[in-house]
Parts: sequence; C-alpha cells; structure tokens
Amino acid sequence: MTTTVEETLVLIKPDGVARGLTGQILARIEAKGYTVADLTMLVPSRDLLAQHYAEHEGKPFFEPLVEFMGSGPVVAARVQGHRVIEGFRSLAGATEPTTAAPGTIRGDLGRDWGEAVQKNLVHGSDSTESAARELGLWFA
Ligand code: RTP
Ligand code: MG
Repeated sequence: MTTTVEETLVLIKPDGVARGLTGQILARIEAKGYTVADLTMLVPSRDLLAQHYAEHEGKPFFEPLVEFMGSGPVVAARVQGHRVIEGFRSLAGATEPTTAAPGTIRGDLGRDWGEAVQKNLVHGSDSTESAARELGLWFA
C-alpha cells in the first residue's frame, strides 16, 4: 500500500514579512506538527498573482489584492502532513483578521488597517485541487 502525504501551499503575505512575523508564523506551523518541506522568498510577478487568484478575477478586491501581494517579498512554503489543508486553514483563522478567533494566526497577529484589501498575513490552499495547482505555480 502506498500513502501520499497531503501538502498545501502556505504564503506569508507582504504584511507578514514586512512586520517581521515570518519566524513566528513558521514556528506555529512546525509547533502544530506539520513539516515545512520547501521554502522560498520572492516578490511575485503580476502574472503569477493573476494565475494564483484567477478565481477572484472581476471581484472588486481583485486589483487591490494583486497590487498588495506584489508590493514586497512573500514567503512561499510547501507544508506537509495528514489533513494539512484543512488544518492550516484552521490555524490561519477566518479571512477577516478583526474577527478571526484568538489562538489563530490572523486572530492573534492580525488586525484591520482600514484599507481596501484585508491584509491578513497568510494564505493557505483550500482544497487538494487548489493545493496541487498553486504548488505548481509557486514551486515551478
Ligand atoms: P486566502 O485565500 O488568502 O487563504 O484567504 P481566504 O480563502 O480566507 O480568502 P479569499 O476569499 O480566498 O480571498 C483571498 C484574499 O483576498 C483578500 N480579500 N479582501 N473584501 C475584501 O477586502 C477582501 N476579500 C478578500 C484577502 O487578503 C483574502 O485572504
Ligand atoms: Mg482563498
């Protein structure tokens, strides 16, 4: 019998990197028991971001989101573990940092800044299909 380790794409967004939270966020992922299997830092191109956020094209927050995500360095991580896709999203907390539950990355480390885009520190893939697609984009 072969077992496949589930994996997800985690991004530490420009706000997380700029605020010096990279180490803390990676430490939470590792403390939970997941494995950081690959790691890179880059300023993503508009093309990469447009592909990454293709599902949001046409929404009012799409342009500000792509602009924000390209505004500085982003850390991309390949994170592995049983049920890690669901587990990391649980660890990240709700999209809106003001109301994300305390104990989560967004709830403990994030807040609202009164801007067009929710600067919410991290991204995690939301399904096995998204994870495969997104890992292919960021770790080509
Ligand atoms: P993510 O994909 O980044 O893990 O976050 P998510 O699933 O919780 O949120 P999603 O709905 O996929 O939205 C992607 C990112 O777009 C920004 N956003 N801003 N109304 C707004 O201002 C708004 N809505 C979404 C956030 O940065 C969100 O994480
Ligand atoms: Mg999403």
